[in-house]
Amino acid sequence: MNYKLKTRSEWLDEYHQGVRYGLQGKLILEESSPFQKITIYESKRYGKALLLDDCWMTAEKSEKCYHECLIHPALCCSTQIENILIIGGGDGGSARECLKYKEVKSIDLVEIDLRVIELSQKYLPTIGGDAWSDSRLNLQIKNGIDWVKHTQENSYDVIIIDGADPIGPSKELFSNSFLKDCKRILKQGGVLATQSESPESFQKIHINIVKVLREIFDYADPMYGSVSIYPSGLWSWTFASMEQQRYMHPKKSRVKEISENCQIWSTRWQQGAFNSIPAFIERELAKK
Ligand code: SPD
Repeated sequence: MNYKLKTRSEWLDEYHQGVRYGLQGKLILEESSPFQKITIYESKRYGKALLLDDCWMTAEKSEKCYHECLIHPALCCSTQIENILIIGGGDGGSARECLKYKEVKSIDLVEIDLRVIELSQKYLPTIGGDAWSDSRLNLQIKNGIDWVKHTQENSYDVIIIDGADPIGPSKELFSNSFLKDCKRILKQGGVLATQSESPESFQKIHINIVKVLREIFDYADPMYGSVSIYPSGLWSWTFASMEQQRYMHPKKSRVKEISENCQIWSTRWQQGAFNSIPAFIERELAKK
């Protein structure tokens, strides 16, 4: 066979449970903020990418399959979408997707690490796009846990939790007390959306967050899709609401407003993604 062994120096890998998830390319920058290690990498396949604490967060040419899936089931379905809270999301991708809707009047984006925003704006400007200059976006460089603790009840129509994996500064975003605070500050007809890790490579964490949300809210359901740069490639987002599964019923006018502008998300895709729950996860979730 005619092949050449690649030197490891051309690759950057995330290591997870004895598996490497790597991209070929070159290192642009590596620094430590007060909160975490931040890396910017230029990959051949997916363009410039951001890593936090050596884990892939986002990349220019693959971010839509994460951000569209986190945002549109919540924004298309919530009763109202005037006031949005995003916890994390310092690369700007979640804000960009929310701002596609004219009904959105204001977004509080609460990111703990200013350097994530600064480096994303400098090296990954297409991810935030016009969101950074949109007057509806209100950046708060603060701890998201404290933010929700000190916010009045019924303040937001939609809450988006766009954090990293539950190590480092994002750990608390998976906790019972934080999610209870989220429910308190979410309006009754609202939807909460959170990234909920991989059912394959973060099985326990995934099951746990769905169960915790089901204890706190009347309804919570995971939805599955593919994010090729994350461990296992199989990823999940979980949505929660009161009184009914609000995230299951996209409003026609909003679908019309955004669907031409989406690469992955559509009402058909969403329906399939909620239905593609792996059988073993469904069984685990059914256990008390
Ligand atoms: N394993 C990676 C999980 C990261 C989820 N958040 C990504 C942030 C993109 N805005």
